[in-house]
Formats: sequence, C-alpha cells, structure tokens
Amino acid sequence: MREASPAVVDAAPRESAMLADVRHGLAQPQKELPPKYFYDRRGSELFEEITRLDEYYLTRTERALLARVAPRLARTLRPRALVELGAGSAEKTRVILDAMRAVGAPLADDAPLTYVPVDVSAAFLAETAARLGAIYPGLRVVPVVADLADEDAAGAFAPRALAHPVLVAFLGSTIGNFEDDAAVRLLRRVRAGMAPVDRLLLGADLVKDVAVIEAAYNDRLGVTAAFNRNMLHVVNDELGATFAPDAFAHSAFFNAAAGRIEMHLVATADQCVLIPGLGRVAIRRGESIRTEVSNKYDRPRLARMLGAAGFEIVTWETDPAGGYALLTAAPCA
Ligand code: SAH
Ligand code: AVI
Repeated sequence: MREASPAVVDAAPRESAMLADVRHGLAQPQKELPPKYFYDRRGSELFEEITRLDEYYLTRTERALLARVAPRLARTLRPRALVELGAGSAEKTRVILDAMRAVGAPLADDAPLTYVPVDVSAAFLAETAARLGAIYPGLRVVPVVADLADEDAAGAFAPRALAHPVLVAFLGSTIGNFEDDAAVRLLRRVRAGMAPVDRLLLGADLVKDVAVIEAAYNDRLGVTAAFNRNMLHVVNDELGATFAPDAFAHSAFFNAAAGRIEMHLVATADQCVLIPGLGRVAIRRGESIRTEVSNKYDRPRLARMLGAAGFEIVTWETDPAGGYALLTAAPCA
C-alpha cells in the first residue's frame, strides 16, 4: 500500500499580494500604492460617477470616437471575439458590440461571438458580464478576474484560445495608469497571444491644456477625491489597517516633465498607521502617498511604446480638438 503523502503545512503563510504591495509601496522615498486598489465595488461605482462628471472629458470623448470607428472596424475586421482589458461597466463596449451586430456578427448558438471582459474588480465584473449577457442573447460572455500587471496572468486572458480574428480593446486610457515600461510589458504579453489577423483597439488621453486636464481630476463635486480616499478604505477593509481616510487631502496635478497627472493623498496631520503584518508606519503631516499616475501621451510616445511591444499603428483617430486618440494596432510578425 502506498503511504499517504503528508499534508503540506505552510508554517509561514505567504503574505497576501496586497500586504506585499503595501509593504513595498510605503517603503519608497515617495510613498505609493498601486491604483488597482481603488477598485472594490464602491471604487468601481465611484469611477462610474466620475465618467459622468462635466470635467471628466475622457469617457464622452472616447464614446464619440468609438461611434465613428466601431462600424468600420466591425465591417473590415469582422471579429469573432472581443477581449476587453479593464472592462469596468463595459458601457462603451456596447458601441462596439452594436456595430458588430449591425454587420451581422454571429451572435447565435452555432458560432457565438465571444466577449472576454478582464478586470480586477471581481464583483463588479460579474455584474457587467451578467448584464451584457442579458442585453446580447447569443453572446458568449467569459469574464476573467485577473491583474493586468501580473506578469504571470497573461495566460488568463490570452486571445490564443479564441476564434480569430480577435479584437483586443483597452479603453478609457487605462493604459495611462501604467508607467511606460510596465505598459510596454503588458502590451507585449497581450501581443504574444495574438494572431496576425487580430487587432488592438487602444484609447489614450493626449497632452493638452493643463487646466483642462487638471480640472478632470479635481472635480467640483469631490467625486474624484472620494475615489482617491477609497483606496485607504480598501486597504483598511482587506488588511485591517487603521488609515484614517478623512485625515488625507486629495491632490491631483499635472507633472509636465513626466507628461502625467499624479494623484496623491496628503496627510493633514501626523499619523501612526497600524498595518497588521507590517507594523506601525509613521506618516508625517504634509507627506503624501501617490495613488495613481495617469499618463497623457502624444503620437510619437504611443508609437514608440507600441513599437517596443511589437505593434504597429494601423489607424489613428482623434476628436476634433486633438485631445484624445482611439487607435488600432496590428501585431508585427
Ligand atoms: N474600460 C472602462 C473602465 C475604465 S476604469 C472605461 O473605459 O470606462 C479602469 C478599469 O480597469 C476598472 O474597471 C478597474 O477595475 C480595472 N483595472 C485597474 N487596474 C487593473 C489591473 N491592474 N488589472 C485588471 N484590471 C484593472
Ligand atoms: C481608469 N483611469 C484611466 C482613470 C484615469 O483617468 O486615469 C482613473 C481615474 N483617476 C481619477 N479619475 C479617474
């Protein structure tokens, strides 16, 4: 008789990914926390509110561009599958799905069109998937909970296993929330799973009047401030930490040298924050935690990044003011 293998006892359980991120981020000279931690259910809802703000031009501008670009894309590419990175509520995605339906995309049982929304915000993603499934009967919806920044997670959303052509959509200028080198690595992972016929559809916010950009991240109603502070609620909830979110002021400004908005939470008083598993962290009055960068590009910078990831820009559309770009890119052999 074979001996039963001994149970594996993990004497020193690995710390959670969030604890590791918090440990790393708070040890930096400029304290920082990764923006993916904005997005619990409340954070995803606050982002949806942001998209409806007067000052937040990004969403409505991209929607108008999609209305222009999607019909042609549906007609010429005739995608069999749509993978969407950082799908969120997938509100704008409906413009693409409607365009596919209008050109007779197979939203039927024999060869169903597949939609793969990818997001870290698990509960919100499940609702998005259920809603789209109800709106588009015949659409095969395969939600994937994954961290786009995770170097090992690409397999989870690789287009390889899908029917081609695959359209990979990365909308909302979420690419801007990654540093350029991390964005290139992410695009490279996406590229690795794509066939030559597949296309990337990328939305990217462009450099423009600084006042316009800064207003989008400093809205009068304070929704962006609440979104920013939500990260501390998320960390408190998940790790049992004792951040006092109200003791941090929202700050968002354009860093011209880096070509990006930076969002910070600035301590309004000296604090000693207990983070179980990490200990007590002193945060001095006036000290900030950077919670997000939101890069604002120009075409050469995007072309450089895409080129470094193995893509070539095929089409490039901007709004009349030239403030936002929606581009398609093809994988280079
Ligand atoms: N695409 C939508 C939502 C943009 S908000 C739009 O254009 O309006 C950014 C989305 O990306 C959120 O839904 C958030 O949960 C998700 N997200 C942010 N960082 C992520 C990461 N590292 N991995 C996966 N999803 C992420
Ligand atoms: C999701 N991402 C593109 C948004 C942005 O504009 O960088 C997140 C956001 N941060 C503040 N407002 C919106």
